[in-house]
Amino acid sequence: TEIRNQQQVVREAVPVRLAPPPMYQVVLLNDDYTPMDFVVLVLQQIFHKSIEEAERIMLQVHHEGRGICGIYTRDVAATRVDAVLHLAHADQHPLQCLMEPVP
Ligand code: TYC
Repeated sequence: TEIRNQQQVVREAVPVRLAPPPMYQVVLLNDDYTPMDFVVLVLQQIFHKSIEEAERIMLQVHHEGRGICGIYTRDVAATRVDAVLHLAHADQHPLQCLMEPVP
């Protein structure tokens, strides 16, 4: 980085490392209508979960009202939220999904 200081050119070291990007958790919300099998499919197809992990997360959402599908950079989180909402809408399920900054 070049800085002009009273006719002198001063070169400043640029830090080699960048701060880690802010991370976002994608959260699935419970509802009374979306079939359990559909939620498990979403978790496998969009979040690349095994069948066992997908069932665990789905049941956690079913019993506790919400559950974390994964933690991603902002763009990846937003793309996955969109994918869930598109799939749910296409099958006419009220499934809701959102992203929030990791505390
Ligand atoms: N509660 C739904 C049912 O009983 C299942 C469900 C689980 C819905 C998770 C949404 O994010 C969800 N069919």
